[in-house]
Amino acid sequence: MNPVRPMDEAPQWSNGGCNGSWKVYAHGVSSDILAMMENYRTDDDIFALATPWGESALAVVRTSGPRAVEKSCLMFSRPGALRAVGTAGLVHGFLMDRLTGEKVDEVMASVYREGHGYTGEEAVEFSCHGSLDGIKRILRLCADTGFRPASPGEFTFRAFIHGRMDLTKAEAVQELVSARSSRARVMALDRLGGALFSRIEQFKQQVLTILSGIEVQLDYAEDEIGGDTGFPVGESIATATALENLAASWHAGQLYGSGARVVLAGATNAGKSSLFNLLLKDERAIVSDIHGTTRDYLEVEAEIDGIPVRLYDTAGLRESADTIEGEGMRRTMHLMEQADIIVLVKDGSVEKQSQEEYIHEDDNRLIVVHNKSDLRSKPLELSGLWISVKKGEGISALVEAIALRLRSRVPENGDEALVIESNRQRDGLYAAAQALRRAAAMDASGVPLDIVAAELHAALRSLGELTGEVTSEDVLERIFSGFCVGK
Ligand SMILES: Nc1nc2c(ncn2[C@@H]2O[C@H](COP(=O)(O)OP(=O)(O)OP(=O)(O)O)[C@@H](O)[C@H]2O)c(=O)[nH]1
Ligand SMILES: [Mg+2]
Repeated sequence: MNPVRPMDEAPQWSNGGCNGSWKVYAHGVSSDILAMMENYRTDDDIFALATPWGESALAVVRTSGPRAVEKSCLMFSRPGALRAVGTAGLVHGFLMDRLTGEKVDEVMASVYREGHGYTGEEAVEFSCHGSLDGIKRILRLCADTGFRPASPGEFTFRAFIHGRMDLTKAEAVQELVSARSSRARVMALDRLGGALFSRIEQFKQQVLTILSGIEVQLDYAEDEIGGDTGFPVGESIATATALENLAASWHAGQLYGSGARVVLAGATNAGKSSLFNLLLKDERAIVSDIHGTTRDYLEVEAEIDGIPVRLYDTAGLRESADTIEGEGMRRTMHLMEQADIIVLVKDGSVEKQSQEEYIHEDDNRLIVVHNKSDLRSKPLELSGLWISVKKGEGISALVEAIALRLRSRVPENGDEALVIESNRQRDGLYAAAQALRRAAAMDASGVPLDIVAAELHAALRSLGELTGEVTSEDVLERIFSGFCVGK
């Protein structure tokens, strides 16, 4: 297979003829990766349905590999037009069953020559009609033509090994696909565009500058070196702080990416289900004036002020001998334990309520609301928000309070504008920061410079692992959705 052109400055690296004829261009992909991928071949052609399995107007079947165009020609009504595409282009035609001569579907084929598509390999993507039977036939046609079904994550994996993207971008692909809010999508797009990669490269440069200053001192006698000597403590600590700030952005990434659990809980008949419906602008939950109407919880995906939330309506809390109601309350308690925010709904029209024994009012996840303010001419002097679901009063203040409480849990991260979402990235950034702080502490206690330098190498390694310059089988498996490299 002829290698593709990777990112401009990336070094070319080949496998020296090991297993098949594939080459890896990477940001220094090490021979360790090659060794662990000894069973992985890139000289075969893969295919997969790129859109969800289900009826739709259109679907996309994707192929990739060194002979993707040639193989596609075998099942396409206009092979000449496919072959004639230069770097990339669209060709209209029919997918054909060669054995029967039957037309399988009318399609648009997007052709990418080597180095011009997502994986960096030759690729053909067929936009076809989204009937389940049609899709099945096209997938069978691909298999019969000699394509191999791709594993989940395999297209992105190939893009990585061909130097089309580093690991931060590969992770961003998944984060973008699963983004649950527009903010998470924009953040993932930023990372996919290379913002995180560049930031990590910047950090690497900073560590390298510190390291090269030390290595000069190790190589030459003090009187041979002009200028400053010693360990640059200030620079190391500043770089460690910047790394920690970026790592801390993970909390914001989690909030906008994975979202939060908001549980509506409280006594029976307080108006939880009514509030649930109002927040959703949908009559999802049954509302009635009978105590104990909601027996089991309901959950829905919603967005509160740009934050994706899973909102729960729960069974009301009260003394009850009813077994089913008891089970409903047990579930409510369980949800409350796992909640990020508990909105404790009280019936503001009654003085004494029964849920107090179930809820610790000093729980910092709690937002107390007194509902049915319309039934009181003058609200009682009680802490908490007063709302009327019936009249829609106080609801925007409640939504603001939920959003504010969720945001207040995100720690400050200096003036860092980038946001990360992956645990792996967070841990790698912290590991690099800790190595820098250890180096500074060692220098302060008179540890020889060569040992201090080892910590800087450790910081560089942690940063290299983030982009995939140095990596392990475990990391690759995790990032590429369980796609087993070399197995
Ligand atoms: N006046 C008034 N009535 C309300 C208000 N909110 C809810 N209600 C009424 O209170 C009763 C109970 O409402 P629900 O939403 O079913 O209460 P719940 O907390 O879900 O009750 P359970 O499911 O039994 O735990 C219904 O008759 C609602 O119409 C309000 O703001 N003002
Ligand atoms: Mg209810």
